[in-house]
Amino acid sequence: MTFLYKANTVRGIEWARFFAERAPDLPFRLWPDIGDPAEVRYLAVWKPPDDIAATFPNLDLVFSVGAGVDQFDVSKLPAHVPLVRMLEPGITETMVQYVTMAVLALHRDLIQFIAQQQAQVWREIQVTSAAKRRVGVMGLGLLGQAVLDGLKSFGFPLAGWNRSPRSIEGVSCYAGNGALPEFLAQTDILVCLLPLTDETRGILNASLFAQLPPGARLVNVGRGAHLVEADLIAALERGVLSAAVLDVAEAEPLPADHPFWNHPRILLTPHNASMTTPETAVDFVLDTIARHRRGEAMPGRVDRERGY
Ligand code: NDP
Ligand code: OXD
Repeated sequence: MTFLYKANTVRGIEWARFFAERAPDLPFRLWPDIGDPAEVRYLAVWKPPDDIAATFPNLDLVFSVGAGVDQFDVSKLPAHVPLVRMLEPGITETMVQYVTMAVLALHRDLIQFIAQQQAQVWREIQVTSAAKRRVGVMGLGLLGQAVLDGLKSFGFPLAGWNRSPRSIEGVSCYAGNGALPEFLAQTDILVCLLPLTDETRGILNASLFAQLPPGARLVNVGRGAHLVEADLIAALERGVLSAAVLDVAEAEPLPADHPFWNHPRILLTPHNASMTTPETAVDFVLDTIARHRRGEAMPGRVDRERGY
């Protein structure tokens, strides 16, 4: 019986160290050193191998090493093998840091200051009070809620939009497609923290941008495919939006000739908003394996129908 890890190798070496300490009886293997595939019961993976079921016929559990699972084609996973996404505090902590940084950067015009510095321009930009900058988060799951909580101390009016209704102190909550226009109409900085599903693919498009107040700002930390990239470029050109911070892109790494690289109103990071922390990830994985063996419910288990 082995545990196989197939993701970033540098972090995999750390996983191996924590496994050796905390579960010395469960052999840990680092891809591509898979050993006997029939022995692999547990697989932690970012990009799943093509023919997962045939390659590993005796899987008990599959983990996504990230919070998102859109990279999995769940129809290729046997029905009896649960897929569990990563629920560990490092992802949440780093996402809260990143979105706070992005919202403050957009609020305080950092992208313009970077351009001014490059052009050796010394010019003040009028400061807007936080009370007048409304921040709205799409997706009120684990990360959306943590991000809103982290933003509370700055004084921004906060709102959130979600599929099912939520009630969060200090946050105006909107639910369902019918409430989306109302949510958008009062959002100056929009943060996307949705999972990527058939319903949310391309949701950040021209029609949505047109429902935001003119010159609104965008943070996309969900997935690249949430955004219609050509619509963002057009919205920035026309002043429908004034700036964007993007952590994700349709094609990653971003192709060399992509217009985002040199766009003066886009701040880009390489899908780095949050990162799984090996130590706490190993604790989560071992706890989940123990729950599975005891036949208990497993937090983070993906609902195959919903796709997240
Ligand atoms: P959760 O599953 O906890 O939350 C997802 C939320 O989105 C739920 O509240 C869900 O509502 C809501 N939602 C789903 N579909 C819709 C819809 N069609 N309309 C409105 N709301 C919807 O996920 P997390 O918060 O942990 O993560 C969110 C996403 O963030 C991940 O899927 C991943 O894509 C992205 N991510 C990006 C990272 C990065 O580094 N850039 C790192 C980590 C995550 P309900 O519960 O009512 O269904
Ligand atoms: C994740 C990610 O889903 O890093 O965790 O994107």
